[in-house]
Amino acid sequence: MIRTACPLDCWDACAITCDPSRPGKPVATPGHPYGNGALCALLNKYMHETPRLERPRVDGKEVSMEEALAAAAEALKAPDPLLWRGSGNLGVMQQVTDLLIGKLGGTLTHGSLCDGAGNAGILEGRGVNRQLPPEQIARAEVVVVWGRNLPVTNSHLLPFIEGKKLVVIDPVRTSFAKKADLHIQIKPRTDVYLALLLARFLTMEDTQNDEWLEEWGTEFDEFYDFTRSFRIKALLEYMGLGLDDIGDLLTYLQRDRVVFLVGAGVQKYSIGHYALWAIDSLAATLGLFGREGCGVSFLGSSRRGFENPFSVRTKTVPVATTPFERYETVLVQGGNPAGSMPGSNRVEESLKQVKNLIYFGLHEDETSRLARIVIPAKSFLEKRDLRLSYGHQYVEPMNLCIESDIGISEYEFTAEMFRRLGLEGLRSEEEYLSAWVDQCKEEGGQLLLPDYDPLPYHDGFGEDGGEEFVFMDDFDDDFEDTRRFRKARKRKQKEEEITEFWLLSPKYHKSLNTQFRRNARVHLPPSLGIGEGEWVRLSSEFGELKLEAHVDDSLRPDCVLVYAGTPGINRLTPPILSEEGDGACYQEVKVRVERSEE
Ligand SMILES: Nc1nc2c(c(=O)[nH]1)N[C@H]1C(S)=C(S)[C@@H](COP(=O)(O)OP(=O)(O)OC[C@H]3O[C@@H](n4cnc5c(=O)[nH]c(N)nc54)[C@H](O)[C@@H]3O)O[C@H]1N2
Ligand SMILES: Nc1nc2c(c(=O)[nH]1)N[C@H]1C(S)=C(S)[C@@H](COP(=O)(O)OP(=O)(O)OC[C@H]3O[C@@H](n4cnc5c(=O)[nH]c(N)nc54)[C@H](O)[C@@H]3O)O[C@H]1N2
Ligand code: SF4
Ligand SMILES: [Mo]
Repeated sequence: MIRTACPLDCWDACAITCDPSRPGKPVATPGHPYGNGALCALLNKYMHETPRLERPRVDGKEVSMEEALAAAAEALKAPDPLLWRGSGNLGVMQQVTDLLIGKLGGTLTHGSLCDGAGNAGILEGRGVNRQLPPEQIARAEVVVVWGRNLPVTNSHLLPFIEGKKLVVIDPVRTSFAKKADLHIQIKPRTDVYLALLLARFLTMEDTQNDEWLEEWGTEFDEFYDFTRSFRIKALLEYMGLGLDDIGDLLTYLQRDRVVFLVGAGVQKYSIGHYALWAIDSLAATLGLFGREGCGVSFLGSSRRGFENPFSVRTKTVPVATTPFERYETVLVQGGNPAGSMPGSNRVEESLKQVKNLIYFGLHEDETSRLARIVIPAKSFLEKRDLRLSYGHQYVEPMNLCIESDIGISEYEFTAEMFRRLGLEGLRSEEEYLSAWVDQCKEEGGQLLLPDYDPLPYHDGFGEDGGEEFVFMDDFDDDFEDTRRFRKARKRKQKEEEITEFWLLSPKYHKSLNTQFRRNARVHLPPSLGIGEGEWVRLSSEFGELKLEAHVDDSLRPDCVLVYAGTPGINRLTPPILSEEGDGACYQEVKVRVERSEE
């Protein structure tokens, strides 16, 4: 039996055991501290059934791997090649290609399509983003799931929260929200206000954690004053919530051991960093950091604490708004920018201007179809790697499970390019893998992240601990003029007259971003009066898209939903960056909805 791990971009990073005589049937590693004995259908079914890219191509013609690598090497001789890497495989060895770009004096990307804004908000308050271990989550009494859809995106955490009081804060009445003790069907993009309001009420009821604040949050009084600069009534009206909703929430928050499980949903906006900063500030009001059974969980930075053997000093451009057209050669690896980046119309135009677009991936998609050179990658079962997780502390080596003639691994590709371009200094695959593994902690044969702390922030904040929490102290937002709420009242009274809808794009259970079985419908609230199966045209200032309608009573009247990964969704989304963290802002957009011909 051979041990590996699921490479997919998922909180769970499941440990896998592979029987080489049954290569198509990997199973969950028995007895793993995070697993529940099962893998999900994404890996077992939808990935398995998705056709692989098998033959390399150059200029639309199938060629041998030798010819494709020669063409890639020739293309990489252009000045300043750009590498745009996605998150199709989360193994650390994906990053080995940075060494190539470093040697060639090329350009890499910075920022994120995913958690950039939220991560920036965490850094504001805590100075460092440490993961909350699932074992602490298991000790909580109350679990507040805030913009994360556990059954779809993070199903292996469910056993850890079984039997606890469950509060869900989500604009969609998901099947998970239906099971909660309390569901707040929040208006999108208002989590900052809700968090600040809750902190204010907790303090008005004198239920802030004075003991904790004296040690780690002495600027709390200024924060309380800041929360008071918003008008309660106007805020509630704008959010569409009543005092009873706030009262209900407070009774859960005032319990002893509370965790917040925050997801990507709250931060897909220009103000995304404020959402995490406000939620963290609320948590600090309750003294939830560094206490057993308490804390705030978000996507953690799994590479923290490692000395990264692949780090190079180069120029970078933002990953969410990359100006591809400026480069003669672009290498796209493990990503599908033409489908996954915001503002697809711009992205497509920009990619078409690239002379040598090299696509290095597993499946045919929007980007491979635009590429001049297509290089099939090896799948995770066919190469060696190491899997870290953004959701827990366990680290898994990924061993070779199957030999295959298809594709090339990222390490081999890099080695080939070094050889063909006469570059020097690449160490062996084994050396790089050891460089990562050797830095991990180990407990009873299980590898752990180097900076794993069973009780994060118990000794304070900042890189080295000892510092205080920094409370949120400002908030500027001009997207909806929310500070003054002039239009809010009118809008609420005339719900039937809504002409522009929030475009939600949460994750879909059969696809992993743009891989596997992608949905192709728009979910509409019944109040729109459009029937099941009718065709509609969605439009925003960035583009338009026609989709078949699915009537969905789990939606608020002011929202429509198109799952992330739906072909064309990002024609509607804005090519902008979050105020902090250079993150994509997929939901900073409203769309018009009209009936249309197919
Ligand atoms: N509208 C909207 N868009 C979104 C989001 C949203 O919420 N709304 N979410 C965003 C988020 S959170 C993310 S993380 C991004 C993800 O966006 P991307 O990083 O672009 O990921 P995918 O679209 O899944 O494409 C993954 C690619 O990796 C390739 N691949 C898989 N395994 C390997 C491998 O081992 N080696 C190589 N070389 N290639 C491999 C596959 O062929 C596929 O082309 O999408 C973002 N897009
Ligand atoms: N099946 C599956 N699993 C995945 C992925 C996938 O594509 N498919 N993608 C993986 C990736 S790349 C990531 S980053 C993670 C993300 O994992 P999650 O954070 O769970 O991702 P989302 O589905 O984007 O958003 C979660 C919830 O936020 C809600 N939401 C939307 N807007 C708001 C808002 O303004 N406020 C609040 N409070 N909630 C809001 C949505 O309705 C949704 O239920 O999932 C990973 N797991
Ligand atoms: S739950 Fe996530 S990590 Fe586990 S098998 Fe499924 S996709 Fe992979
Ligand atoms: Mo993501």
